[in-house]
Order: sequence, then structure tokens, then C-alpha cells
Amino acid sequence: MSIEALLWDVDGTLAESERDGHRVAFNQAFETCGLAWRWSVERYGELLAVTGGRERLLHDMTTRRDAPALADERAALARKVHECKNAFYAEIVAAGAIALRPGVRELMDDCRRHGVRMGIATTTSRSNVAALLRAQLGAGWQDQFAILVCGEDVAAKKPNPEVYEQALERLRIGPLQALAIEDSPGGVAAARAADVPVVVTRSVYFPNATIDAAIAIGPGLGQRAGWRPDAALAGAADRITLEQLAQWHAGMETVSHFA
Ligand code: XBP
Ligand code: MG
Repeated sequence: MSIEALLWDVDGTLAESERDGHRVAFNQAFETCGLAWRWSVERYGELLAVTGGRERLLHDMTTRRDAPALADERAALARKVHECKNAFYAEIVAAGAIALRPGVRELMDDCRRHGVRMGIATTTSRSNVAALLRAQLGAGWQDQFAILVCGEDVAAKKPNPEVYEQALERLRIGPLQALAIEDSPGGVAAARAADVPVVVTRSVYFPNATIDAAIAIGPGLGQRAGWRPDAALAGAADRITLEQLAQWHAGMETVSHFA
């Protein structure tokens, strides 16, 4: 069975948007909202275990004595800070500060050339996806994607499989006709729970995370070295091509477990 559609995760996969994007924007939002809270690079890495920016903030509040005591007040504050964070994030990415990761643009070009549809499968807010992709792909960015499933579209965020289930439904394909590209254990879990095969491009925050059941895993789409299984397709460029993904996809009955 061949690849009918490539499903892209956003944060960490398309771009390293967490450390220098969302985290920085959260800190700017804390300051704007008169909060003394700041998230270091390391603390933010721990907090990534909670998907969803608002949910992440609510979780962090449970560790702070100076967070509002009442649940309603916490929820209202989280909404306000999150909205403010997204506005700062939009400014950061509009300025071009967060680039697409190496090999992403080329793989998107491969898909277009070979008529493989692309979808976005993220539980990030739609406005953040739009801000990033408009800045990186231009005004017509939406035309490149057959479907877009974002945080607002699902009741439960990754690692819940809903985002992938919706993507398959809207593309009218089965899970084995799709291939997900992910960077985090939560994202991989979401795809696998929907039976979608996954290729993992490791990101700054998950360099060594244990990943279960990816069909391939490597340091980034912009290089052939360091991938398991080997990205050894003869004649391939020094990056992960659609042809390479198709080869892994075709051999995926040998799904591996990577520690
Ligand atoms: C990543 C996330 C998001 C971002 C922040 O999702 O968990 O919460 O950190 O974005 P993915 P929001 O890897 O699926 O793209 O503030 O919009 O939630
Ligand atoms: Mg991700």
C-alpha cells in the first residue's frame, strides 16, 4: 500500500517553535499580565509533557503558591495569558524568527510533485499554525494542505488519537494509507493509537526520548545520516525524500521499537 497522505505535526516537527517561540511568548505574556512567573528552557521542557499551551499553564499553576486559589479564577487567568501568548507568538513568527526545519520544504515539494496530499495534524491553536505557515510558506499556504486539524477541532489533545482520527476521516483514507511525521512521544502515541504509521524527526526537546513503534527515527529530515533504519535509498539526496519515506512505509510490517 502506498502513501496517500502525509500528516504533519507542527511544533517541533515543522519548526523548532517551542523553545524560541511559544516559551518566549509565554514569558512575554506573563510580564504583560503582571505575573512574576518565567519559564526557563529546562522548565519548559518538563512542561511539554502536558500538551496544549493553556493546559500546560494550568498544570504549572498547580505548583505555584501565588496562583489564584479558585478553579474559575485560574481558568480565566489561563485563558487571558494564553490569548496574550498567542499574540506575542504571532509577532515572533511573523518576523521570521522561527524557520522551517531543514528538509521540510523539500519534502513538501516532493509531495506536490508526486501528488501525495498533505495534512496538518496538530493540537496547537489554529491561529499559531496560520501565523507560522503564512510567514514561512506565504499567503497561499493553506492551498498546500488538503486538510487542517488543529487544537480547536478536538475534544482531547494529543496523546489522544482524535486529531489523527479526524484527519483520516476528512481525507477519506485508512490509517495505513497515511504517514505521520512527529517529534514527541505524545505525538507518536496519538498517531499510533489511531493506527497511523509514524516517522520521528527528533527535536531539541526530545533528543533521546524513548519512542515506541515508529517505522523510522532520525535526527531530522534534512540529513540522511543517523537514521534507523538506514536512509540508504540509492541515488537519494542528502535528506529524507518522499521516495525514502515510501520505502520505509512499504516495509512497515517490520515496525521497530526504538529505545
Ligand atoms: C504542541 C503543543 C502546543 C504548543 C503550544 O502541539 O502541545 O500546545 O506547545 O501551542 P503539536 P498552543 O506538537 O501537536 O503541534 O498554545 O496553541 O496550545
Ligand atoms: Mg510536536
